[in-house]
Amino acid sequence: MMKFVLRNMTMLMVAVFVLSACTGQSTAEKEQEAPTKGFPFILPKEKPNRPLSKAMERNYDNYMAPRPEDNELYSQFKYTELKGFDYNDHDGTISRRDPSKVIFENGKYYVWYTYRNTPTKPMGAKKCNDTIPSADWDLSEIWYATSTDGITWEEQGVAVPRPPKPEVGWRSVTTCDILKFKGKYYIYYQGFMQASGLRGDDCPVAVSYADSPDGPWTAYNKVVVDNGAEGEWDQYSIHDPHPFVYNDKIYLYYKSDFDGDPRLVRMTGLATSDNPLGPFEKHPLNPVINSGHETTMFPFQEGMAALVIKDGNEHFTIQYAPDGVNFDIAAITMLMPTAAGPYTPDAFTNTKDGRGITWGISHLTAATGWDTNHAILLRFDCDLSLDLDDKDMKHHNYYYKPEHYYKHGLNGKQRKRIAEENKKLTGK
Ligand code: AAL
Repeated sequence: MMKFVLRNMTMLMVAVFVLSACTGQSTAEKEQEAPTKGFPFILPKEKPNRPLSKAMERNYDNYMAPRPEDNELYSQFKYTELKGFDYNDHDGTISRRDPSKVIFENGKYYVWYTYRNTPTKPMGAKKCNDTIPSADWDLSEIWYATSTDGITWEEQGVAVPRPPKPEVGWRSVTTCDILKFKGKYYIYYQGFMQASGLRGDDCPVAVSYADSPDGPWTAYNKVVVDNGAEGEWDQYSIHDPHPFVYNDKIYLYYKSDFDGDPRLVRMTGLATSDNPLGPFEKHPLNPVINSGHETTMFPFQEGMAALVIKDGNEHFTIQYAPDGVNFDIAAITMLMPTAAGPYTPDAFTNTKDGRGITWGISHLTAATGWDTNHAILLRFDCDLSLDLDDKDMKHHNYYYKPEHYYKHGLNGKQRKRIAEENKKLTGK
C-alpha cells in the first residue's frame, strides 16, 4: 500500500514540476494568480503576495496586526475614580495634576504629582501675586501618595517644596516624574522662576534626590535640562520630564510648546545622560514626536512606545520607536488618558524586552469647569501589555448617548454662518 502511495506522490510531483516548467511559471507566480481575482474574503493574517493599494500596504506594514483586536499596541482605556483625595468641595483652591509614573516599593504603590493649595482659584497672570496663582500649576509643590490597590490612596504630604528665591523653582515646582537609578531615587520637575503666563509657560527642569521613595529629598538646586538656545524650538519651555533607564543611559523625554503663535504647537524631545544629575545631551533629531501634550512613554519590546494625546497631526495615536528615537504610528485610539503616569515595572531595568503597561494614574483639568479651574487625579486601565490578553480592552469604539453629542454643539458664530448660508439659498 505504502509503495502505491509513494509511487503516486512521486508521479504527482513530477507532473507539477513538468507543468510549471512548460508554463514557465514559478510557484510564487502561480500563487499571484489566486483562484479569485478580488481581495480574499477572509482577511489574510500575513501580508498577501499580490498587488496592494497604499492603504492595504500600510495595514500590513505599519501595524502589529491587520486588525486592532490583535494589535498589542492598540487598546481602549477605562477609568476609575480615586479615593483618599480631598478637593475642598472642588472650589478651585486645591488641585492635583500631572502625576508621575507609578512605582512599587516597600509593598505599596507610590505616585508623585503637582499639588496646589491656594486661598483662591487661579486668577490669570495679570491678577496673580505671591498667594494668588496665575495658572492651575502656579504656586505648587510636589506631593506624593501611596496605595495598595491603585484606587484608594493615602496622601503622604510634600516631597519637594518650593525652594526659597532665587533657587530654581522658587515660584512653583510642578509636573514631576520619578527615576530609580543604582538604588537612589530622583524626582525631575519643572522649576518655574516666574508665574506661568507672564511671558509664557516658561521653565527649565530641575531635580531632587533621596535614598528612599519616602524622602527626605535634597534639591540639586541646578537646572539639569536647560531651555534651548534663542530661536530653537525648546527655547522657552522644558515640560513634562519623563525619565527611563534605556540603552544603558538615562533617557529623559520632555515636551516643549513653540511656534510663537498663541495656538501653541506641542512636540516631544529627548535628552540623555549617563548621570541622573546630568549633564543631559539633547538628541540631534529633536523633536522626536511631532504631536502630543504631556509625555507618556513605556518600554515595549526592544524600543519605546508612546501615548500621543491632544495636540498635533498625530494626536490620539499610540506610537512606537524600536530605537527609542524614530517613532511611527502603531495604533489609533480615543478617550486617551491625559498626562498619564503608567505603572511601569520595567521603566528602570534597561530592558530590551519591554512588557508594556496595564494601568496608571492620569488627570482631568477643569474637573468641574473653568470657573473653578482645578485638576483631579484618576486611574486608567488598558491592555498595552504583552502579558495580558483582555479582549474587552480591544473593542473599536465607545458608544455615547445623543445627549453626549448634543453637549458638543455649535457656537453662536457657527449658527450665524449657517443661517446666512440658508438665507442666501432660500431667501428666508
Ligand atoms: C501640563 C504640562 C505642564 C505644563 C502645564 C503644567 O499639562 O504640560 O505642566 O507646564 O500643563
